[in-house]
Amino acid sequence: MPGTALITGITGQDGTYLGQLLLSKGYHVYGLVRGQNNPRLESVARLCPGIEFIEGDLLDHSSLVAAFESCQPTEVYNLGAISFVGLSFKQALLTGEVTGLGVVRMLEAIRTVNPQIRFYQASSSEMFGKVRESPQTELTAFHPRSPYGVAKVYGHYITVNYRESYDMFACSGILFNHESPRRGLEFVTRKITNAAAKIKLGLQKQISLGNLDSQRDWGFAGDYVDAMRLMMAQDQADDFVIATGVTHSVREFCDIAFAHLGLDYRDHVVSDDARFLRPAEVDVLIGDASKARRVLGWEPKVPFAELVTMMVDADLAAQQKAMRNEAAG
Ligand code: NAP
Ligand code: G4F
Repeated sequence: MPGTALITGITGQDGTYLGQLLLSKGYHVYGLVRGQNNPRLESVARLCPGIEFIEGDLLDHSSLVAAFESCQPTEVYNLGAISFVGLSFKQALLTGEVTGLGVVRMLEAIRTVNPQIRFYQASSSEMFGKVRESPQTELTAFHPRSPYGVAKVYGHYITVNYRESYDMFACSGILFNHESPRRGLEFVTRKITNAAAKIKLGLQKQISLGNLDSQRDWGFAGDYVDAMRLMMAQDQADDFVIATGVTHSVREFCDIAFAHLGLDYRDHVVSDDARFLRPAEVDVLIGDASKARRVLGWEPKVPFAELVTMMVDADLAAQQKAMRNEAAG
């Protein structure tokens, strides 16, 4: 029987996919929103009709307690974070506060208001960092390579700790990279598809990137939020790797994105731009989601090339619409 879900990070990529999914299943859905006038609210309301917004910030414990007391959720999905690895190197303390300590603020608020609330933590493959084995499973040791990855390790283990200490239903999805047309422009996939569309339309000539050789296990965000819901519907809380099991380089991503528009990425991509290189890099990630397949019955549906072309097509359509609107005055 669907209950009441509260989602932090509702204005992010995963927030709207999860909100849409839970609304379609009959949940009453609240999105936690920070700030006085969040500019992304309008598009969330359009994508998730019926959603209700509630104020709160992962930096402010009492705002979380007030939010939970007010909407009395049965399930809480903690997707809120400083999620951009590049920014985490520049704002390491803030990342620790939001992405790391924000998790314990959530867990403490749940313990105070109602320890029966089910909790989902958005853990990350970035925790594997300098990988100890390939593919990575739930048992692979962590070696994070960024302040973001370190903060996520804290969030992951504090979730495990509250499960073990207080018998709370607290689970973590260790999600590998997942993308969509709603991905932020700061992430490499969307940066590439957006630039490829603009280059095709003559709006820009080239794009500067960092390391083209790093490899990621990229899936579709719409598939990945379904895994979150399935984890929360289990009898017992547990942790699951969610991944496609296939890895590709940034270079391959560029190749497919530009080729889809009849372009050769080598004519347009400038690589090794120092602005986009990281002090420490995660070279290659590849996940083994066999536990999720076996226990949750989950599997990814959108393959890599389809994901890339879906994003390129969406960016091309958005740019063409913007050009038409501009021409119409
Ligand atoms: P995203 O698009 O960057 O969204 C991040 C969200 O966090 C935004 O809604 C943002 O809201 C919110 N937020 C930031 N600071 C906050 C604060 N102080 N209090 C409350 N909310 C705050 O991230 P995403 O791609 O949807 O990812 C969702 C979660 O999964 C994140 O925790 C991310 O670290 C994790 N994850 C993502 C991936 C992936 O490949 N996408 C993989 C593994 C794990 P504002 O509008 O207020 O800025
Ligand atoms: O798109 P990215 O910034 O994603 P990254 O660092 O893998 O992190 C994402 O996935 C994690 C899961 O593993 C999430 F937890 C995290 O929240 C986020 O969603 O970079 C991907 C790769 C990196 O190796 C980066 O060095 O692309 C490389 N890259 C090369 N040029 C670039 C660029 N990344 C960005 N953002 N911008 C570039 O110009």
